[in-house]
Amino acid sequence: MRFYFHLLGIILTSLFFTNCGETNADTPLVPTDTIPRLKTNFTNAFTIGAALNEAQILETDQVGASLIKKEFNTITPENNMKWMYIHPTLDSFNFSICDQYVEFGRKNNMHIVGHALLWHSQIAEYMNEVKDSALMASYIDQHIRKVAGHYKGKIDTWDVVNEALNEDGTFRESNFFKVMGPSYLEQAFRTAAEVDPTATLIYNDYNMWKPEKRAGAVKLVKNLQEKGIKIDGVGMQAHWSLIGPDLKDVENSILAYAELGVKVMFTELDVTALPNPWELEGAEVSQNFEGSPFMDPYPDGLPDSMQVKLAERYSDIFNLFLKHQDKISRVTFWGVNDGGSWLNNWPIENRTNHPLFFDRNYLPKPAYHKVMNLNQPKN
Ligand code: 9MR
Repeated sequence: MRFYFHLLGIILTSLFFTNCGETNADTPLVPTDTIPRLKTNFTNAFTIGAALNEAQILETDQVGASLIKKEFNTITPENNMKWMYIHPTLDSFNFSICDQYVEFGRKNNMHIVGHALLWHSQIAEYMNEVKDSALMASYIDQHIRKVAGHYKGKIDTWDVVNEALNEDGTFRESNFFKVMGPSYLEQAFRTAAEVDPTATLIYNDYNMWKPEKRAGAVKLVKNLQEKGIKIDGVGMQAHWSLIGPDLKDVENSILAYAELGVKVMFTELDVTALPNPWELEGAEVSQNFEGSPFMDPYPDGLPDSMQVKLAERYSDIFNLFLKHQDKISRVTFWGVNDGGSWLNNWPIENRTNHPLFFDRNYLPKPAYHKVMNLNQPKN
């Protein structure tokens, strides 16, 4: 049975791709630009993108790479540009995969995002051992000058600082903060602006819809602006679910950030379709959910009723984005297809999640079609 599903998937995938405007001896030539794609559909509203994994960057995942080129006009590296990979020891830099990432974006005329210059997570170990503020400042300086300098004029938008705030809007007690206080963030933005003055510089975080976190982010942006330090945008990550957050809260955050005169970007959009251990009433906190069928209800595919729910949720989300398109410059999905999503392994490992627009065979889901119909170009 599985074999036939797999076979059907391959046939449908190849049909979807042969109808993409590529020449094929057996099919009539259809010019690519006559087929509506996400990037053409939303061209007047915002750029639309995806986070790329290594196989997509290197194009060993050919189907994925081909889909990315057709559907998206902005890209973000999901992991490869993070400090622990690009600058693993004080004196060594691994630019090779990221160079290919940038080349991929340039060849395909895409808006290229750098993710992320400073993040407390996925950072090289030596940074966690620094206790002296002058030394920390010099390491941050070196990192930004080397990395942003290497890509000067090539990275269009930098996530300069990622996830510096707690849920209540106060500063997270990262090692950066413990050693330097809030000045680490100011230094990061100041240095990035100096190294690459034309790049768009943003602050990026999750749960940016929460009123308390929103207040903290507004304060953070205002502080930079008052000190004359360049900040161009706020990234709202958008790792959401079918039921939350309330889009009214999201809207209030869009308005609050736009009010500061900066652009709003949705930088890591996905909508989990699986039960969340924290939303289960009466759940034993210590319970181990790994391997529990109750927590992994759709291992063989998302049933129609859930596809409809996901499509409705995405449609509500994109209606809000379209309403505020004058304030929003970019919408990026955190991944390309369901099989590659980080949500298959978080918050519980080894589940089958369905959070994106493309399924495991790279075929567009009902959510894709519903959202494409929100804003079809007029013929
Ligand atoms: O998607 C990324 C996953 O592959 C990594 O294992 C994980 C490590 O923390 O980071 C994920 O990406 C994160 C992003 O860089 C920052 N915002 C939250 C994302 C999801 O955790």
